[in-house]
Amino acid sequence: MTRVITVGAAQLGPIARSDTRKQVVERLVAHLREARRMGCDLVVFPELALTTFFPRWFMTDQAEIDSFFEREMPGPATRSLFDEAKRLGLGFYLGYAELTPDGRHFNTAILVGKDGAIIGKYRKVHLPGHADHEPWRRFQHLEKRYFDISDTGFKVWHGFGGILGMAICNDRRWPETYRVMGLQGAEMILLGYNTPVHNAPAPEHDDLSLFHNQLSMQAGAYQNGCWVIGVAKAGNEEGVPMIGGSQIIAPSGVTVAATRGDGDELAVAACDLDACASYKTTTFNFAVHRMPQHYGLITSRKGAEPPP
Ligand code: CDV
Repeated sequence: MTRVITVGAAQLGPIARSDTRKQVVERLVAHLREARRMGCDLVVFPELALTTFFPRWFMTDQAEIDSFFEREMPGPATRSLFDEAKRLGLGFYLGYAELTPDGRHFNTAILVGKDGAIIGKYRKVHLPGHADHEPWRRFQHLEKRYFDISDTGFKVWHGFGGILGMAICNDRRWPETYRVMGLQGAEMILLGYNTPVHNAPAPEHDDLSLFHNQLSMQAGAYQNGCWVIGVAKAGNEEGVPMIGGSQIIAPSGVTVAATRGDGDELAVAACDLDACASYKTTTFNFAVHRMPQHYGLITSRKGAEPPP
């Protein structure tokens, strides 16, 4: 049996603060239809794909904050997305802001099967930015204020004939993200992101934004012998330029398909999961070559501590 998943990296251009869920879902559905035409099995949407990237604003009115969150999935605004994906026989990854019945707020992604059922849910582990208003910045990045830290950790799921995992945006910069899923046999890692070009605490990195995006994801793919699908919400969103650079990366670490612009755009590749084996059974045969007895600091220590 062939284990090829044809994946569509469904990059979105900017979403305005005034855009309705209905308008956004229409754009997602347009992506689904194009993906179907291109023979896709699975469509990957960005992080927080239903609204503008609201952590760029400091807000104190909880009702206003909660207006960016989904209380159910699918809900009234997203039902048509699920229905159309099922009708077209497509699975998808969707990032959204999740408000749980007990009042917790997560930056969440779900993996939905071709039958419209949710296969897995992931809540973001690495929340970047800050919790308090920092007016010196050109724009805020208040993920630490608006979201709770993950209670799911990094899991993987059987689906689409393989083993798939999920991550969200800042997670992609951390090798631990990929390795924890690699240790569960991940053959494909899906991740969406919203990455401003401008990095307020380190503006000297701005010119390297696209390079760091690609560097992190290619390293994660190669070092774990898995496919990585990274998908941006890009373009000038409410005056904040965001990187594109959505791409499909093979277990070799080579990017095999990528978007070219910073608007709504689909990049497609046929991803052979059996291509993982040549890495997972040789250079990165974990069972043979890893030395976990020497990796204890990875989990026992959080910050760097130089010797006395
Ligand atoms: N949404 C994100 O997690 N964005 C971060 C920014 C703040 C650096 C990222 O790692 O891309």
